[in-house]
Amino acid sequence: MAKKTPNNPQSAAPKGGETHQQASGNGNILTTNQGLPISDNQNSLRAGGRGPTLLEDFILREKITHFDHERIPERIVHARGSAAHGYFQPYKSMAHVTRAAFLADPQVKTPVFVRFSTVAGGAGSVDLPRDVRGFAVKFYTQEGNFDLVGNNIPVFFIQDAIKFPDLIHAVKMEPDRGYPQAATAHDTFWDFVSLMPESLHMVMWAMSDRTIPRSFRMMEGFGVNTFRLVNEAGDWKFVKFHWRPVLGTSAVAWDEAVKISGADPDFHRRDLFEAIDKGSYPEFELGLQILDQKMADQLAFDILDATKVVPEEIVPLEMVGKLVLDRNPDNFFAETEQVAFCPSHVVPGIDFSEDPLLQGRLFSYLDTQLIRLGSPNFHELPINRPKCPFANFQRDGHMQMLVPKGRVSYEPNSLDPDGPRETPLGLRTAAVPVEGTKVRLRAESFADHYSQARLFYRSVTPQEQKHMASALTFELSKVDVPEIRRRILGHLDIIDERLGSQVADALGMSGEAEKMTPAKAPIDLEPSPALRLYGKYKPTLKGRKVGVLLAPGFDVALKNGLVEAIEKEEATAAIIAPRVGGVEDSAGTKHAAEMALSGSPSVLFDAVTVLSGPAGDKALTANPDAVTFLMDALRHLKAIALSGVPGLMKKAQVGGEVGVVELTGAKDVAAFIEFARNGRVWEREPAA
Ligand code: HDE
Repeated sequence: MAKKTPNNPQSAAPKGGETHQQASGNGNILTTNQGLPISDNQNSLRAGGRGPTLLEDFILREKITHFDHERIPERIVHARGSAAHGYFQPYKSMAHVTRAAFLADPQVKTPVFVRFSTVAGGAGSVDLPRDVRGFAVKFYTQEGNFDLVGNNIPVFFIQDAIKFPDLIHAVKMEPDRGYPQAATAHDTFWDFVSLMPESLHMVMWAMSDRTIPRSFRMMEGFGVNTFRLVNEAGDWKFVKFHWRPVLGTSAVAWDEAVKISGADPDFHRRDLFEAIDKGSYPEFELGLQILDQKMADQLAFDILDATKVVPEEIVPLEMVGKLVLDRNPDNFFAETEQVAFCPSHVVPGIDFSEDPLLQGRLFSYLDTQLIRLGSPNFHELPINRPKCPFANFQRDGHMQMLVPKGRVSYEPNSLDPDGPRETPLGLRTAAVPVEGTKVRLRAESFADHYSQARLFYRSVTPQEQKHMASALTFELSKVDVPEIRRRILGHLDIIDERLGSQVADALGMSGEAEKMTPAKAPIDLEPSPALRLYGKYKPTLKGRKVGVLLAPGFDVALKNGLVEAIEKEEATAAIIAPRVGGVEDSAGTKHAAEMALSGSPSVLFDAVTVLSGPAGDKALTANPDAVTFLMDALRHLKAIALSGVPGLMKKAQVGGEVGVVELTGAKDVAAFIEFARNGRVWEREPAA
C-alpha cells in the first residue's frame, strides 16, 4: 500500500471540504503543490549570495505564479459578501402545497449556506453604504440544491431583465471618473431612476432605513420574484418567500452609518462572525405567502410584476420553518467567494412564474458563474457540490475534479444498465398553459408605478417617513444636474405631496418640481403596517452590544451589576478604557479592557455607559474622543447610563434627556436596560 508521505499526496486523495493540510500530508511539512518538501522558504535560488536569481528556481516560480492568480473576477453585483453555514428545519409538513422534500418532514434538518451582501460596491468596499442587501440561501436538500437568492427589500427597481445592465451601470461608479464607490448619491443613478418611474417604489425602500441595517442578523429577507409551489398531484399555487429575523429588524442612523464606515468598515462581517463564534446563532423564520390564480387576479396589480408587494394584510404569511446559522466558514475564499447561487437551482415542488425579471435571472446567474469561476465544473467545488448523490453524462471541461469511470458517457445506453436514468420522482414543470403572439411589449397590468410607492410611504412610522425625506435630500444634494433633481421632485409630488414639498424645501427648490404625467394615475391603497421597520417586533437587547467605558476611579460594584444585567439580556458588554492596557477602579485594582477609546466610538454600540471616578472624569473631559463618544450617543438616540462624570456631561451637554440615566444603584441599571431594550429613544428625535 502506498505510504502517506508529503511526497505522495495521492495516497490521501482530497475529499470535498478537506483542508489543504489534510490533502497534502501530515500538515507540518511545507511542500510545493506537487508534494515536494521545501527546505528553505526564506531565500530564492541565487548565483551566489548577492548574485541574480536563477530561472531554475521552480519553487519561487510556483509560489509567485499561484499568488499572481489568487484573485478571480469579483461579482459584477453583490461583490462584497459575508456568509455562514447552518441548517433549515420545517415546523410542519407542507406536502399539501409542495412536493419539496425539505419542507415535508419536521424531523429533517437541511444544511444551508447563506451569503449576505451589498449590491453596488466592490469586494473591498465598506459594509454600511446606503444599499440593498442580498440574502442568498443555498439549501443542500436530499433532492438537490435549492437556491433562494433574495434581497432584504421585497421589490425590485425594474420589471424586465433587459434593463438590469442599465440599472447597474447607472448605480456603479461613473465610468469616466471611477467614483463614487458603493453609493446611489450621484447623477447617473438619479438620472436613470428619474426616467424609469417603475423604479420609484424600490427607490422609496432604498431611501428608508432598510438600506442601513444594524446587522445581517436583524434584517428581513425576501425572494422578491413570484415562484410556484407544486404538489404531488401537479396542482400549483403562487408563492412569495419571506425571511423574518428572530431578533427583530433594526437599522442604524445615517450619521452612524457614515461614521461606522470609517471606524469599522467590516461592521456587518465582524458582527456576523463574532455572533456565531460565541454561540449566539442568528435565526430567521421562513414565511410563505401562498395564493392561487383567483386570489392573484383580485389584486390591484400583476403578481408577475417584481416592483410590487402582496400586502400581508391581504395574504398573510404562513410561518413554515426556521433557519439557524451556527458555523462560520473555514475559509473565506473557498466558501464565501466561490459559492455560486442561481435562481434556476430549484427542487421538485418549486417552480418559476413568468415574471420577466425572474425569467432573465434564470439565464444570468449560470452565465455569470461561468465567467467568474471559469469552468462549467463549478458545481464540483466543495461549497457548491450537492450533498445528495448526483450523476449524469456530462463530462470533461476545465478543472474537472471528478473521475468518472467506465466507457459510457451517453444515454440511452445498454452497456451500463446500472448507470443514471430518468426517474418519475424528478422535477416536473407545472403544467401552465402559455400562448401568445411574439412581441416586445410591457403588459398594461404593469403600468401603475406610483400606487405602491405611496402605499409604502404612507404605511411606515413617522420616524421612517422623516428619515426617507432626509435621505432623499442628502442624495439629491449630491446630484449636480438640476433637471434631474426637478424630475425626481415631480415624481415625489405624485407619490405624496407632503413628501415632495418637504424634500423640495430642504433642497431649497420649492416650486421647481417638473410636472410628471403618470402612465396610470395612482390609487390610494389600504395602508400596510407590516411594511414598517420599527414597532413590529418585541423589544429586546438580545444579540446587541453595549459599550461600557471605564475611566480611572470607577465604582467596581456598579460596573459588575451593570455587566451582569447586560449579560442577563443575552447582550454583550464591551469594556472600553482610555488605554487598552486597562484601567484602575476606585480601590486601585486594575481591570482589563477589550478596546481603547480612540478606536471605539459610540457608533459601534447599541447603548453606552460611562463609569468613572473624579480623576477619570477630569481626563475624559479633556479628551475629545470621550466627548464625541457621549455627544454621538445622545444624537443617535441611544440609551445612556452615566456615573461619576459630571465634568464630561457638562462638556458634552448631556444630562436630563429621556433615556439618559444617572446610575446610583441597581434600580437605575434596570431603567437603563429598559431604555436599551427599545433600541432607540425616539422621543429625543426632533419632530420633522
Ligand atoms: Fe441578482 N445577480 N440579478 N438579483 N443577485 C447576481 O450573480 C441579476 C436580482 C441577488 O451572494 C449575479 O453570482 C439580473 C433580484 C443576490 O453570490 C448576477 C437581475 C434579486 C445576488 C445577477 C437580478 C437579486 C445576486 C452577480 C435582473 C433579489 C448575490 C454574481 C433580472 C431577488 C448572490 C452572481 C451571492 C447576484 C443578475 C436581479 C439578488 C450578475 C440579471 C430581483 C442576493 O448573475
